[in-house]
Amino acid sequence: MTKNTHLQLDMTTILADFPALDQEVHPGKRLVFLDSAASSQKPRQVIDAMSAYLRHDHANVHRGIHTLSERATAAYEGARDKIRDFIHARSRREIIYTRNATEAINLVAATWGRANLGPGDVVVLSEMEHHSNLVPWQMLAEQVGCTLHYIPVTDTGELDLDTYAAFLRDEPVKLVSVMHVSNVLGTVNPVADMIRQAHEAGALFLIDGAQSVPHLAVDVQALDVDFLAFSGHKMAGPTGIGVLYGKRELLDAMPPYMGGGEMIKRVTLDGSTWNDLPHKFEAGTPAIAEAVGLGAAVDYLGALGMSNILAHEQVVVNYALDRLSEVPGLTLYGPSPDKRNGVATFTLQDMHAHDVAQLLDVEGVAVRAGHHCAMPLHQRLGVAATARASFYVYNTTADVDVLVDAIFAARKTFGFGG
Ligand code: C6P
Repeated sequence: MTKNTHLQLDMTTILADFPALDQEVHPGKRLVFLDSAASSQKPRQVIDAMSAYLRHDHANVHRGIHTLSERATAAYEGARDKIRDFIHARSRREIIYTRNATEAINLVAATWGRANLGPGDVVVLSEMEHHSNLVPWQMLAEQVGCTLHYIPVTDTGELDLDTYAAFLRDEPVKLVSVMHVSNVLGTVNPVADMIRQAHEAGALFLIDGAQSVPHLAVDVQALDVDFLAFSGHKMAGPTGIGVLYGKRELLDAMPPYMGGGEMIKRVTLDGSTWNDLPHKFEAGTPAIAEAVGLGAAVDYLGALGMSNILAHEQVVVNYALDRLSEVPGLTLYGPSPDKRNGVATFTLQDMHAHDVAQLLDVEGVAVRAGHHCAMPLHQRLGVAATARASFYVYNTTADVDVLVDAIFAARKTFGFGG
C-alpha cells in the first residue's frame, strides 16, 4: 500500500477511486493526468451518486407532489446543504447553483453591477485574471460606464499590493474581483488581507475561487468575503454545475439574473414578483443530477480533509518545481514555492507549447498548452503560450518523474539532446 504517512492520505485507495486514471492512452503508455486545473477526474463515489439518482430518483424538483419529485428535491437541496457546510456559509440561501464559475461571475456583474455601478465608480481586477473574471466586467463597463483598474503582476508573479492599496486610497472603488489562486502561475493571493483592506475602503470583494475551492479550505465567514464563485468540475464533481456564494443581504437586494419558472413568486400579465433566495437566481429546470454529483464530490473531498489534500499537493508541486528546474532550457513561471499551489507552468526553449503538449501526450502525459484563458497575463509574461502541468489529490511524485522523462524525450525529438 502506498501510504503517504506524513500526508495522511492512502494513495492506493485514492487512485482506485478514479477509474479514468486506470488506463493506457497509447500502447504501453499509462495515463498520467496533469490537467486537473482545466477539469479534474471524477471518483466512483460521484459517478455512482449520479448514476443512482438517474436510475431511481429522477423527477423535476420543487414541482410535483409525488414521491420521485420529493426524492429529487431532497437530493438537490441536500447537496446545497453539503456545499454550505463545505465553504462554511451561514445559510443555505446563500448558495446559488450556477453552471460554473463563469456564470457565477457573470451573474454578479449583470445584477449587482447593473444595479450599483455607473460612471465614476471603479471596479478593481488584476492583470493575472482568467478571462471569466475580465470579460464580464468589460461588458458591464461598456453598459454602465464604470471604470476598471487592474492590479499589476510583479516580476515574481505576485499581485502588486502597493498599487492595490493606492487604488483603494485614491479611487472610488465599489468592488474588487480577484482570483484566489492563479490557474497559470499558481500564485495564492493574500485574499484575507485584501478583503480587509477593501472593506476598510467601503468596497465589496468577490473571490474567483475556481482554482482554490478544489484544493484548500475556503471559509467564507472567516474571510468575510462578499461573493465567491467556483465550478464543480474542477473539484471532482461533474460539469454543468457551479456555485455563487453571496452574503444574504447582498443577494436579497440584487435583482434576478434570468427570468422564467422557479424564480418567481407570482406572475400576472402586468408583472411578476420574485421568489425567495436561493430560487430567485435559479430560473428554469436546474442541473439536478449534477448538483447531486457536486454534493458527492464535496463529501469525498471533505472525508479526505482539505488540509490533507493541500499538504499532499504541495509536496507533489514542490517536487515538480525542483525536478523541472533540472531540465536544460526550461523556464518556469510563477512565484517561490511557499507562495503557490496546484500548477507548474513552463516553456521549453523555443518549442511551441502545443508541440510540447503533443509530444508529452505520446508518452501518456496530459498537460494543457496555450494561454489558459489568461491572455493579458501571457502578454505580461512576454510569451504567447505556455505548457502547464496541474496537480490534484490523485497525482504522485511518480507522475512528476514520468513528466520529466517525457520532457527529456521531447527535447531529444527536437534535437536538443537528452
Ligand atoms: N480555467 C484552465 O484550464 P469555468 O470554465 O467557468 O468552469 O471556470 C472558469 C475559470 C475561472 N477562473 C479561473 C481562475 C479558472 O482557472 C477558470 C477555468 C481552466 O485554467 C479552463 S480555461
